[in-house]
Parts: sequence; structure tokens; C-alpha cells
Amino acid sequence: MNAEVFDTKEVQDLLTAATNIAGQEGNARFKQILHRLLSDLFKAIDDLDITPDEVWAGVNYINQLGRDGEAALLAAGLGLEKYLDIRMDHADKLAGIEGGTPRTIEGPLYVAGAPVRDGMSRIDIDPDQDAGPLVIRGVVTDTDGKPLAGAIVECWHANSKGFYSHFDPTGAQTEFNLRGAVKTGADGKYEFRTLMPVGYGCPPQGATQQLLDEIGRHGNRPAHVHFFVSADSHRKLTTQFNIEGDPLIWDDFAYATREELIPPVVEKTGGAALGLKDNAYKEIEFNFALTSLVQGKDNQLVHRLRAAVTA
Ligand code: MBD
Ligand code: FE
Repeated sequence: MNAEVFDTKEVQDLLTAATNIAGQEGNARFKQILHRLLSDLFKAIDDLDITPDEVWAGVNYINQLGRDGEAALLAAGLGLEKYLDIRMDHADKLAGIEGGTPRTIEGPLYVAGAPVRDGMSRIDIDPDQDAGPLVIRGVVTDTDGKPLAGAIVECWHANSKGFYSHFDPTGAQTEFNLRGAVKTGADGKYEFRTLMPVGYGCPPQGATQQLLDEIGRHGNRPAHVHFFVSADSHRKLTTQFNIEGDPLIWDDFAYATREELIPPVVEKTGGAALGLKDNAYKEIEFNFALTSLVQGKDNQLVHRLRAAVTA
């Protein structure tokens, strides 16, 4: 059975009515987007002869995705978040914007409100037997290499189980464990004293992993550290680096890896003097170059629902 009805007046009238696209009431932009997406769905049902059982499986899946609170996780896993980066990269290229540290996806696990410290922050609040000490440091500059004073570097990452504080299913972590923010001085320098993260895996029983299983994909990320970097007169940067050597670096389920975002991990000693738990530690130097505002505006600022906690 392939009963094609999409182009009939009845179906087109239904789409017009259901989205109120011809009406005066409502939000015109929202109606435009909804009309397009619903039309594309109807057309796909026709073209692929998607059955009622398949449609209801999809509707029920959306319910489950919401119950699991995983819509933003699925967006990362399906490459939707990466696609937005590709579009912003392209827009920057067309506008001739270059020289900044490459962006990569934010992901769904940021928590606003971490305490801001001057120059350096120690963010390993909870002990973690299975994680060795890590120092992350560098300088925030503009695209000419001039250090930016008063820049804010926010950092968040997982523990040795791949879990993030606030979202830890074991409930084991203190608020803001492995999350922090540093304000740079005149030298533009920042430093985080922390512990080596391990890669994240999607909740095995969650709706995202269920979909990935259905298409024969894994739901894992290589070990990585997230950053927001902001400074006056510059665009806020959203990025991450990966931990060099992780076997999943080029097999990230969220497609965040970029060649420029894999800094070397250097073995160091002298950790005791820095207050680290071992004398031997690892250090990653990573510098951030921020691009200037565009006609006085940050045209890459993203507004989305984020968790927030008051410190
Ligand atoms: C993460 O830690 C992450 O960074 C992304 C993008 C998705 C899920 C977990
Ligand atoms: Fe992450």
C-alpha cells in the first residue's frame, strides 16, 4: 500500500489549519517553523509509507525521552548540536572571522553558578581514588595574541566514572565538584587544579541509548573538558578539549572532536608544592584566543535551558 496524499488539498488544508499558518494570532516565526517541520514529517510518512504502528512508536518514544530528561542528550548524539557548530563556523568564514580557538558543542551538562576565583581554582572538591591530579593552564588572548585581563574561564568535566556533579546517577558528588570559574589578571593567565576525567557514556537504560542501540551505535564520548570563555568586547567561546590518547577521540558519539582541540598531556613532578594529592601529575597547557564582537554584538551567543545552582 502506498497511498500518497501529501499533495492533496485536504492534507495541505490540514497543515494550514493545524499550524494556524494563515491566521493572524500566534507567533509568526514559530508557525513558520512548525508548518515546515510538520509538513516534512507528513511527507516522510507518505514517501516511506510509515505505518501507524511506527508513528505511535515514535510518539511514545518522545514521551519516554522527556521522562528521562534526555532530549538535549539525544540532540548531541544525533549530531544536531554539531550541525549548529558547522553552521556557525560557516557563518564565521563568510564574515571573514578567523584566528579564534575553534568552538565545539556545549553538551547538556553545564551548571551555572560555580564560584569565580582569581587566576587559579582548585575544583576537585571530592576525593576520587581512581583519578590522578591534572593541572590545566594557559592564557586567554585576543586573536592578535594580546592577553585579556578580566576574562572568565569556566570549566566543567567528569570524574573517574565519567559522571558529572549535579547529574551523577550515584548521587556521590558535591555540587560544583569538578566545576569552576577563573578570572584572569593582566597576564591573561588561568589555571585549574583538578583530577583526570574519564569519558562519558549515555545512561544505559535511557531513551538515548535505546535509540542508539536500534541503529547500532555506541553512546560514549572520549575523556574531555568543557569550557566557556568570555571577556569584554569579545564573543563568548564554547569549546572543549579531549584527553590525548583516549581510544574514542575520533569515535565520539557527539561528534565534538576537532584536530585543534587535542592538546598534549605532559608528565610533571612537583605536585606536592601545588597542593596536589600526588607529586607526579599531568599538565595540559591550553590557550584560548577570543574573537571580537561583530558590530558590537556577540552573534554566536547561545540561549538554552541550563541547570543553575546558587553557590
Ligand atoms: C557529555 O559530557 C557531553 O559533553 C555531551 C556533549 C553529551 C553527553 C555528555
Ligand atoms: Fe561532557
